[in-house]
Amino acid sequence: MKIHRFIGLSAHDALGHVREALGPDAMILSSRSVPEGLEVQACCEGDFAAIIEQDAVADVPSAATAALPVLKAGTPAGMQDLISEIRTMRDSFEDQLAELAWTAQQQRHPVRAGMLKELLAMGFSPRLSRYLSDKTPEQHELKDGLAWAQATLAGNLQVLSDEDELLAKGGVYALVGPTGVGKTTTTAKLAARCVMRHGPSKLALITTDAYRIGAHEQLRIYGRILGVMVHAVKDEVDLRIALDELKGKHTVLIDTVGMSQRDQMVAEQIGMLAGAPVPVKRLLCLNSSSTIETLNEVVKAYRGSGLAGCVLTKLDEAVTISGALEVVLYQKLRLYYLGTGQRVPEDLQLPVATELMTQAFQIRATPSTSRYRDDELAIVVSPKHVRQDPGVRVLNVA
Ligand SMILES: Nc1nc2c(ncn2[C@@H]2O[C@H](COP(=O)(O)OP(=O)(O)OP(=O)(O)O)[C@@H](O)[C@H]2O)c(=O)[nH]1
Ligand SMILES: [Mg+2]
Repeated sequence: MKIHRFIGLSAHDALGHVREALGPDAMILSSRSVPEGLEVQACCEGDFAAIIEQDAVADVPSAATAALPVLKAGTPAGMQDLISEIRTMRDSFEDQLAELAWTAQQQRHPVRAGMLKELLAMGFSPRLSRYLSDKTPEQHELKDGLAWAQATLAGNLQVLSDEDELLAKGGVYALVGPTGVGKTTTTAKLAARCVMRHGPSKLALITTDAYRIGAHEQLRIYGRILGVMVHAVKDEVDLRIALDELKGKHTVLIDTVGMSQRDQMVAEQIGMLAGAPVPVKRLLCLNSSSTIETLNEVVKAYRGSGLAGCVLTKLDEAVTISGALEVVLYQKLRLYYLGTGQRVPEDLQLPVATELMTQAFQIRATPSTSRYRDDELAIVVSPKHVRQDPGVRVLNVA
């Protein structure tokens, strides 16, 4: 009989690991917070049945106690063991209380419980799912409750509804973000739109990707097709000179070098763009398929003194878009465009909040990742494991 230990950033994450390794019928034995996130101990259903049988036949320690350390009271090590034992017991009590509270809530508000399951299955985080289900107006049935949640989220999503704000007004825009998210492709798609509106002479392209071998070639090719000059800059001084020279252009698009959100160079890049002689509006490209945790980290790293907005790329590849939309909402980012494929310039669309939320509410995540049993849901949404983030409260709930 084997007890497996899993660690996840959140309960949602940890239970995902359990399911991946042990399947949907895995038995959760315990859960507790650890510095890395949440630790869950679990075993296969068959193993769990074996434990019960063993316990019934012989007076052997149960699965839970077998995992506990042997106490050696009176020694410093024994004291440590004792403290850690008490902590484990406290965590276990908290879980049981959360489960009881959850069961009581399910009985009192079956609609809210149903909403929670549906929202989690769509790929929204336990934090947002719990917040929305708790706020659902009492009188609603499940269908109305979900429609209310959809409308609430759509109402909170800030989108660029009139493209003229960018195309007619012009200005300097920089596409920033992690490697491979689609910055160059989006720059080319936007460039084509500008050229279609004002002709090639009103536009200039700059790439800061001057040191990767052949990197600026990609943008140069698009520039050649559109008849637009591409300037390669390698540092802040270069950028200043280029922007000074291009003062007369209606629009300047800067394609930046991709770097991981964990790279310290991100701060340098933000500084370089902020130090330009004219205001540079930064648009953050976010890959719609990335996890909520990753996207939040990306926004945090790239925010600097403020982003003009974001572009959700690779929507065509995403199984669900709820996670990406949730991050846009939480982070109060303005959504400028959607990248919906590789084709330049066709696969760039203006976002419509209600349509996006309809799409998010239609798609259910794969059953193995976000379909929870009632006993698992108690852990997933336990206040102890759902990090209390003031972010949820930025939503306006009618
Ligand atoms: N399916 C899909 N692919 C896309 C989309 N946008 C970009 N791509 C593809 O993603 C790959 C990377 O795109 P790039 O535009 O080079 O990404 P980047 O952010 O400039 O990459 P780096 O400069 O290396 O950081 C290319 O193969 C693109 O064709 C999109 O919306 N959907
Ligand atoms: Mg690029």
